[in-house]
Amino acid sequence: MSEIRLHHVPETRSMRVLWLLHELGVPFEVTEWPFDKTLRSAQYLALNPAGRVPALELDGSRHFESGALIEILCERFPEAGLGRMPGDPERAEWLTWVHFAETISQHSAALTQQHVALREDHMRSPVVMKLEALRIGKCFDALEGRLDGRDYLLDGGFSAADVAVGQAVYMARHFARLDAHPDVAGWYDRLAVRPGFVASLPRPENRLFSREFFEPWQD
Ligand SMILES: N[C@@H](CCC(=O)N[C@@H](CS)C(=O)NCC(=O)O)C(=O)O
Repeated sequence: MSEIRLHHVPETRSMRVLWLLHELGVPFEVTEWPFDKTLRSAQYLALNPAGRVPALELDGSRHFESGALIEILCERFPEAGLGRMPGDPERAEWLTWVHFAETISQHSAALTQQHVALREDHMRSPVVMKLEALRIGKCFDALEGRLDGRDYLLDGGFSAADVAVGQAVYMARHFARLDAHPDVAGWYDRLAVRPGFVASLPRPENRLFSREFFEPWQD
């Protein structure tokens, strides 16, 4: 029996680890943190020295970085079949797509700062908003190519790579639409009905985003 505690802020990258834990079907606890300076407290910095979420306590050890946490958890629970272990023919592709999530999320993070975190309009940059939204579109192009003729990112079927990238797309959809990417939209719709995904969504009172969509350069 493992002891697992996820340190989580709703609608952030820690959601991808929360979703994965649900998919793994293992018992775990969640500590929810506010998305504020509390993440810079000594108590939280002991969990993640950069003051970011997620952080994970697993069997008495502390870990951080969502991509690493996905690898660690899939190796800890290989029987769930959500990872691709060393030696598996899909290992390299699995790692590639697990970590591609971060290529998307860096843009969502910049846009969250622009649209949500910065309180005063004069602090925001329409140029940054536009460029970052366009760069999400380029990531969607890459996914559209990968998902052409595939139901999931790997030929072997649903995996933690879909969880990582699916969560990144959940965030990115607040800033760039999927209309021009039908294969990504279809894949996302398949993911969004999974009970593990639904269980990782924020409660209405815990939402980080006040809107479903933020127009790139009209704020
Ligand atoms: N590469 C890291 C990024 C972690 C990260 O920056 N998380 C954001 C939330 S999505 C955060 O904690 N931001 C708080 C802050 O910057 O103060 C990971 O994937 O775990």
